[in-house]
Amino acid sequence: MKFIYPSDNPFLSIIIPAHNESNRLPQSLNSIREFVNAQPYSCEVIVVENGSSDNTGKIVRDLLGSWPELQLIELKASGKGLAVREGMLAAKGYYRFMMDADLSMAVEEVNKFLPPRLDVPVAIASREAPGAVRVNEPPVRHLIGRLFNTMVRTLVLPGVQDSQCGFKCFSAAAAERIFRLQTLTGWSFDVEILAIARDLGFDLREVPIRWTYDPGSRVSVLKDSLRMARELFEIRSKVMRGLYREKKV
Ligand SMILES: Nc1nc2c(ncn2[C@@H]2O[C@H](COP(=O)(O)OP(=O)(O)O)[C@@H](O)[C@H]2O)c(=O)[nH]1
Ligand SMILES: [Mg+2]
Repeated sequence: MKFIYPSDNPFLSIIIPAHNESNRLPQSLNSIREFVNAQPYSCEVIVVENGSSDNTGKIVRDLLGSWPELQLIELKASGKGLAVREGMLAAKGYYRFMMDADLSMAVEEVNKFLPPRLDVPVAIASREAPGAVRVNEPPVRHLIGRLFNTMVRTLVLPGVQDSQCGFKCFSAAAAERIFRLQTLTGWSFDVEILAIARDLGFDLREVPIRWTYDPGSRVSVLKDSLRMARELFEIRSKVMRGLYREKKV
């Protein structure tokens, strides 16, 4: 089956934020390359790196010559949110998929987010939707995640069971509008982009996935939780004041 789209843009862009990922990235890029080569559609892969102290950038640079669809963006300032925003806005695909370097969701699940199986502007991987499976997650981490989600649903995103999973797919039209309005550059950017999506009237769909906990997480519960809680209130306040809508493009 071939999808017919009216220009040379790739059908899919995969955007991978990567910070000190020299251990996890090579294997993940291998799996992604094998997967995209087997698909009937065209795909670009964009790794966005900022401030790594290991050789994450070099690993990608070394692959560029043999993989024309691979790109590397290197940024000065830090933050996963910033990396994803820059990648989403640099991407050219009709669908733009952000994907964590640890592939805690197998890349093979990508097609569940795309036509012909699904055609919505914003489809987010969910570890909570009916049919989802969580593998090896330590109970304490799960509990902290659920507490955060309770705050997210209460303050900003009623009905969204899992805003934090690192796998999310946007149509080009949705990505261009949503990511331009994003202001947060750290871990809570997921909540902000979904709040913006809702504010702009985009349909949000949670897609159940099989998710395997990877012990190499860079989120520090102690250090990052307070900031994330504070930013939730900041997002809520911006939604209430209509700030995302005022800047509507
Ligand atoms: N570019 C970039 N990527 C980051 C940064 N912080 C985290 N990431 C990436 O975000 C993704 C998710 O990080 P991870 O530590 O697996 O978090 P968790 O699975 O949510 O606990 C990985 O691909 C990280 O490399 C950052 O400051 N810059
Ligand atoms: Mg992870």
